[in-house]
Amino acid sequence: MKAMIYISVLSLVIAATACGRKSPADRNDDNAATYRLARVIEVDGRQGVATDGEFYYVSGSTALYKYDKQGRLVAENTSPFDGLALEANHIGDIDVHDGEIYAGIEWFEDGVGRNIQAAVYDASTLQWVRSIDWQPSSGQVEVCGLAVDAERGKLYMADWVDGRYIYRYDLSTGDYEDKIQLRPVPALQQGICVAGDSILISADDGEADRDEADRIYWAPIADLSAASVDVAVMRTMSDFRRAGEIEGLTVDPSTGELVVLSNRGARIVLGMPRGFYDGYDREIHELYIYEPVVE
Ligand SMILES: [Ca+2]
Ligand SMILES: [Ca+2]
Repeated sequence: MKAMIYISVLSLVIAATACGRKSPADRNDDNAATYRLARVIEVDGRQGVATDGEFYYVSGSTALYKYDKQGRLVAENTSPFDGLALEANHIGDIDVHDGEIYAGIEWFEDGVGRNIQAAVYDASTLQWVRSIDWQPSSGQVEVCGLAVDAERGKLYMADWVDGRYIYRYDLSTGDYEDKIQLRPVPALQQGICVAGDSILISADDGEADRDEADRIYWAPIADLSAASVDVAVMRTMSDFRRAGEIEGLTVDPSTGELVVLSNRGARIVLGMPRGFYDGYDREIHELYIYEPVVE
C-alpha cells in the first residue's frame, strides 16, 4: 500500500514534469522543484543500480554489490559470469523484482556488444540462478540496461549502440514480444527503469570534456499495442559533482526517491575508461538520491 502511494506520487511528479506549463526546452528550470538532491553515496560499481526499498543493488562491469541504505556493503559477487552459457565481460544497468536481480550481460569491446543475455541472480546471495535467452532477430545489438515492468509482467532491454528501440520480453515465459520505437531517440542510453506507466531512460549525452550535464528522459509504456512512443526530457543532471557519465537509475518503491548512478573523473572513449581528468587519479562512482517534491 505504501509503495502504491509513492508510485502514485511519482506519477504525479512525472505528469507535472511532462505536461507542465513550460515547453520541454524550458523544463530544466523546473528540475529543483521536481526532484531535490537529498544525499550522495559512493559505491564500487560503475554501471547500474536497483532497489527493492530495503537495499541498493549496484552493478560494476564485472561484479554485483549489495548495500544497505546507509551505503554499507552487505554482499558482493565478483565472479558473476560463472555458470553463464555465453562468454561475457560486461554488466549494464540492473533491476530487482520479487527477490531476484535482473542483469543485462554481454561481451563488450571498443563500443560493440555481442553474446547478449539477461541473467537472473538471487538478491540475497547475488548468485546466478538462470538466464533469459536474447532474441537476435529483434535487431538489438547491445544491452546497456534492462528494466522489469512488474505491473504488466514485462522485461525491457535498451541498446547503447543503436537506441532507436527498446525491446520487450514476457517476464514469466522469457519470450520476446516486440520492439518499441523511441521518438526522438536519446543518444548513448545507459539505464532504464519502469515507474508507474512510464519508462525512464538515462542518456550519457552530455559531453564531459565540455562540462555538459547528462539527461534523463521518459516515455509512456502502458499501451502494449504501441509501435512507437513519444520521448521527452525529464531532467537535466546539472547537480552532479562533475559532468561525467550517467549510468543506471531506479525509483525506490518505499520512498519514491529517484536513485541515479554516475561516474566522474575518468575520460571515456568508446564506452571504456582511458585515463583521468585533471585532479583525479581514479574514477569515482556515486549514487545520487533525489527526493520527489510535489508542489
Ligand atoms: Ca553503462
Ligand atoms: Ca556524459
